[in-house]
Amino acid sequence: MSSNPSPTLLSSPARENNHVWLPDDYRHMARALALARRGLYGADPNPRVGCVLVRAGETIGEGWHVRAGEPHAEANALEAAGSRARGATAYVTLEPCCHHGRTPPCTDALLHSGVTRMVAAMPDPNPQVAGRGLMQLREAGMTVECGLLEAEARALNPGFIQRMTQGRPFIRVKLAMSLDGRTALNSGESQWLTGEAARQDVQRFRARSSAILTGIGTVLIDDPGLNVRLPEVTRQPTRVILDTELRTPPTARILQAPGSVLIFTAIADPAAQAPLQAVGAEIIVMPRLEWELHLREVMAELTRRECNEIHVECGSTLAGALLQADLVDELVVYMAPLLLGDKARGLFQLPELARMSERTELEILEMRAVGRDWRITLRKYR
Ligand code: AOF
Ligand code: ZN
Repeated sequence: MSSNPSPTLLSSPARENNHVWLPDDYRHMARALALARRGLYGADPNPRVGCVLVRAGETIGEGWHVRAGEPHAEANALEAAGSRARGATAYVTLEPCCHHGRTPPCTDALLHSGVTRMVAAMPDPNPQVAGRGLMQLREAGMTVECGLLEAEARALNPGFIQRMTQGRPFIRVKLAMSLDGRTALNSGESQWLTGEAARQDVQRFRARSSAILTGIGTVLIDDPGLNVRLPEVTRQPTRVILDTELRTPPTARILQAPGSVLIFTAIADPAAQAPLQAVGAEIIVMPRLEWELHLREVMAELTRRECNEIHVECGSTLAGALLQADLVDELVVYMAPLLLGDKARGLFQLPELARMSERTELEILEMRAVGRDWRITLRKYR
C-alpha cells in the first residue's frame, strides 16, 4: 500500500491490460510518449517512437525517432546512456524492431547494452515485427512487458497502424463552415471563413501528414499552395490533386510551392500531361468509377507510397465522395461565427435522403475554441 494519506490515481499500483503497473512505470512511459511526440512532424513514414532508460530510479538516457533512415528511439537513448545501460529498464512506446530495415534491429542493441527489463506501450503492427521483437527479448532472458499506456501510444500513430493492419492510410478531412453549416458561397468562393488562429492550427495538421490531398475544384477556385509554412518544420508532405479531366493549370500555386506533387487523372494522353510534368508534377493514370476517380485505388497507390496520414482540404464534391466511399476516418470541422445564408453551399455533396434513417451519424470526439472559431473533431458513429 502507498503511504500517501490521500491516494491519487497513480499513488498505488494500477491495472491496465491485465497487468499491474507501478506509478513510476506510468511516469517513465508518459515521458517516453512526450519524447515520441517530438517526431510528430519528421518521423514519417516511420512511426513516432520514444524511449527512456532508467536504472535504480534514475533516468540515464532518453531518445526518440527523429527521421526515417536515422537511428530508432532505442538506439538514441542507448547512445545517451552509454555503459550505464547495464541492468537498466527500457520504456519504449512501440515494441522494439527485430528486423533489418533502413537501420539494424533494436532488439540486438538492447541485448548488447545489458538492459534487463523492457516495457513497451504497444506491439509493432509492422508484419516484419508483430510480436517477434518481444519474443526474441523474452527468449534471451529479458523481463518483457507490453500494454502500458497503450491507448495513448496508439493515438500517436493512427496512420502507421492503419496502413500496417488494414493496408490503407488514415484519412483526416478538414473543413471550415459558417454557423449555418455553409462552406462556400454559391459561386464557390470560400476564402476566408476562419480566423488566423484556426489557419495556423490547420498548418499543424498539414505538417503531421504524409500527404495533403485536394480536388481540382479547389485548385481552380481557391488556387491554394497547400504547403507547410511553420518555421520548425522542414519536411513537406506530398501534395496530391484528384483531377479526373486533367484541368490543373501549370501556373497553379500548388505546383510552385516547395515539395513534390502527384496528380491522379483518368487522362492518359501524353500531350495533355506534358505541360504539368514540365513543372515537376508526377502524373498517375487511374481508372474511373462512374464519373469520378476510383478513390479506393487512389488510396491503394498512396499506401504503396508509404503514406500514413492523409490530410484532405477540399470542397463539398470530394468531401461527399470520400464520405460515401467510407474513406473518412476523422473529420476536423472549424466553425466560424458567421452566417452565409441558405443559398450558400453545404459541407458535403450527398444524394438527397428519402428518410431520416438514411442519415450519416457522427460522434464528437473533441470540441475546443481556436481563436474566435471552434474546432470540432468527429468520426463516423460505429
Ligand atoms: C523501433 N524504434 O524508433 C521505430 C521503429 O527502416 P527502419 O530501420 O527505420 O525500420 C522502420 C520500421 O521499424 C518501421 O516500419 C517500424 O516497424 C519500426 N519502427 N521501431 O524499434 C523506433 N521508429
Ligand atoms: Zn528499431
